[in-house]
Amino acid sequence: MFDKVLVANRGEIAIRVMRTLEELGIGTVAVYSEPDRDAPHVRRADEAYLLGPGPANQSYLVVEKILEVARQSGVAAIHPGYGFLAENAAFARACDEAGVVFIGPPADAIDAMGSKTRAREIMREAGVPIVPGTTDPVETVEEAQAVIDDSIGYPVAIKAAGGGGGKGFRVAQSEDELDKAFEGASREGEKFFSDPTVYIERYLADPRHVEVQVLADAHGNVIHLFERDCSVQRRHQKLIEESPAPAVDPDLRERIGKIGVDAARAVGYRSAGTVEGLLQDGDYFFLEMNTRVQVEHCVTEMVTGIDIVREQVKIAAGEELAYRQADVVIRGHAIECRINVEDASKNFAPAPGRIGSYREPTGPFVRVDSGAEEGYEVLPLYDPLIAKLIVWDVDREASTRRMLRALGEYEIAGVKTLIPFHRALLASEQWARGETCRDLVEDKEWLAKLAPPPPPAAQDEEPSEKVEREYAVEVSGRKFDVRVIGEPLTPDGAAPTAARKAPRRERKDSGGGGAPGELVSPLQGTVLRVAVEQGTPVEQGALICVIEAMKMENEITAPSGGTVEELGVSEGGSISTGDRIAVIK
Ligand code: MV4
Repeated sequence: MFDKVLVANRGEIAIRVMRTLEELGIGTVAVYSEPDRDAPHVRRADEAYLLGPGPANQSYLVVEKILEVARQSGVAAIHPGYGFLAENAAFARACDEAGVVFIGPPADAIDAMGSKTRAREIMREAGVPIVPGTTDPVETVEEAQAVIDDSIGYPVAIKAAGGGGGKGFRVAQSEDELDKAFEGASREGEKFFSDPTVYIERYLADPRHVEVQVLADAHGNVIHLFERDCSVQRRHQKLIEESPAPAVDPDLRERIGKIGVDAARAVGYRSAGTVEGLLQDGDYFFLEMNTRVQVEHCVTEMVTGIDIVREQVKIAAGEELAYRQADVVIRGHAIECRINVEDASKNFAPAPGRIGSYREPTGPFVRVDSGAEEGYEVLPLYDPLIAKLIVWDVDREASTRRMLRALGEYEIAGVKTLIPFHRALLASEQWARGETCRDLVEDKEWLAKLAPPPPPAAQDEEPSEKVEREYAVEVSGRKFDVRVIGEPLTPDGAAPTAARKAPRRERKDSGGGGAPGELVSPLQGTVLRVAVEQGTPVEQGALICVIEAMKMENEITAPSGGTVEELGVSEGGSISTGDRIAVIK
């Protein structure tokens, strides 16, 4: 087994990985960017090394710097977590060449699955069902039109070959939408993956997202750990995941488990991986394979009792899988809620800021994987996911109740999080019926009702010391001697709470800090689109502009109705947190 492992990540997943490393008696090495100097993942590690400035392309994504730290610290292996370099085949190869074990799949398997068209081709040859459509890239709109007329039929999904997770994904309901969808998917593929190639699939109307967790060792053993359902998504970002999937019965479970194993074998897979697919009317289709540990791996850990990260580390060290397929049993039901610092009532706008008081839920069968704490500053530079809340119970209904209880215990002051969204969604009839909840997640009116009460300002005041005073009071003529324990009176004798209601430091956030009617940017990024002009009348919730940040398109909407009196943005311009977008009166 390795003596020491570098964790090339930050936040909750870095801590998650370190926990397992500690249990295995392996030393931990953290890396960090300048603004993460005092982050929890850094303090937790045995050793920590600075990578560079905050932006990931100057820190967490710089291969040479990470390999330099690996040499300096003398680690035997690197765990990449998810995101950042986790699915970068060049990084996996660079690790091999530097003589450091990459805790993940072979670089060739990452490459094979990175190209979605190649992955579809490999799967078709391996007898894995794929969504009907093309496996060869489609070069032009005319060619697309021809294959659709020939074989697929409308509606269609146009997807970027370099894409995945919904990046570069467009839908054309009919022929007149084809041009725009084709262009959009191609443009996004070029922008994010330097590859404008697209392919075409039949568009399924309301499928479920069902994925299979697999484990493969270096000795030819491949097993699956059953499925997860991740149908509750918003713009391809998963929000809630569960295992087992409510729409999967034992027969289907066995069938899709075998599909997962076949898919992994077809690319010579090793390590933990996830085969994603769509389930509709009992048909299961391969979508893509994620060649990393996923955010939602925890629900599978809860229902199988297998530590997936521990298996990754053992497999990378050359050990044989300790489980055969028949050893793996699924028990009870687990649910995960992603705790993102986002405001669901404002189109899931990012809501970075400093966390005030912070208290995690606990009690039976509750797990919190978190990278945050009291006083932690959530930076707009990185992923908005700060923690995950996972619960287990005997079945879906009990698990839902337990999750609602745990969400109620979760206290995060100072920033807006998805907690109110999760509480509302898990209490809905749609969730109870096991539906995909797409109607709710896309319902602006329903979402607007989730506006959380303004969070108390973070640590603006020192709590004052309590004092005791004795009084005599009369109640209906009878005298009582009472002792009052509370805050001291102010020098002028005023009641303490009134004195403390002093105006608070204004916080710039999407909740409307600044001048009346002023809409300020909650994030730093590039203005992709401006939907209004000066003088445009807008209703509450109307789209004002789209800001791209962290490769995500964020819709900025009007906090209240009125007329756009001033406009501070233009298309293509850059924008910083707190900058004026518009004044709406
Ligand atoms: C699809 C689809 C319908 N037809 N592909 C791809 C990435 C993943 N995040 C969602 N993806 C979808 N791919 C075809 N051919 C619909 C979705 C989809 C979806 C699927 C299941 C549950 C929720 C979803 C929400 C949005 C899109």
